[in-house]
Amino acid sequence: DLVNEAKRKAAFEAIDAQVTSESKVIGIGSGSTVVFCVERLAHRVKTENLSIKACIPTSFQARQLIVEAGLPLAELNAHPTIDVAFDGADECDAELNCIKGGGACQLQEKLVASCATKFVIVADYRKDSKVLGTQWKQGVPLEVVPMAYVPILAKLKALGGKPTLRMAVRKAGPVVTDNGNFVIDADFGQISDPVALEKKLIAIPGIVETGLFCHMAKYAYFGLENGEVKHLK
Ligand code: DER
Repeated sequence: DLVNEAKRKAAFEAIDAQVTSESKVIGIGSGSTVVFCVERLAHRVKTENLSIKACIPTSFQARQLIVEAGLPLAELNAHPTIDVAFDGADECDAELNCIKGGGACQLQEKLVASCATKFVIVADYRKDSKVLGTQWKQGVPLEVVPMAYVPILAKLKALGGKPTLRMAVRKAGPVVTDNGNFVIDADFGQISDPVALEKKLIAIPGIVETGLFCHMAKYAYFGLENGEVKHLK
């Protein structure tokens, strides 16, 4: 279908353009688009004899993708400098600021992105936006310490947000992240100044990571409905 084809095109073009013979340590994001990145990377390793030294995961899902593709799984503490990291996004504005965390993986994703020399977003056309909050209506994902989610909900309301605790579908109770925390999705409507909002959110005790990735992505590849790929930097 159109969306999946757009994801695949964006991922393949990003891997082909951004992974060179010099790329040794690769960051692997989470979600459905990055699955195509791993597929393309494994293909290139096999056919071009690339010498990838380490693939750094951003979730249990990413670890599975790396292992199942036969790529070299490694830890961030063993490779604190990442040559290039690939990840999806829920929405990306004109300055490449992103809302991430739709898959509740934003804590490890932001750690890997922050250690990458080049952080590359791969997404389908639905994520290509002018202003954050205009396409993605499910709120800013926030990873929070379970013992404090009630006071945090109150503080987010006081900031003008509409926060909800993310409940699991195939498990009773709240979603629990790979780090053992909860996720609150806080709707702030249109976000014209994501940097200012991120500063306010991360200052709330108990919020361990926000899904606002400001001034982090160097490149973004969007698969378009017409089969083309638009890239921004
Ligand atoms: O959770 C995340 O930040 C993921 O990157 C996710 O939002 C992207 O998901 P998708 O590639 O399945 O659209």
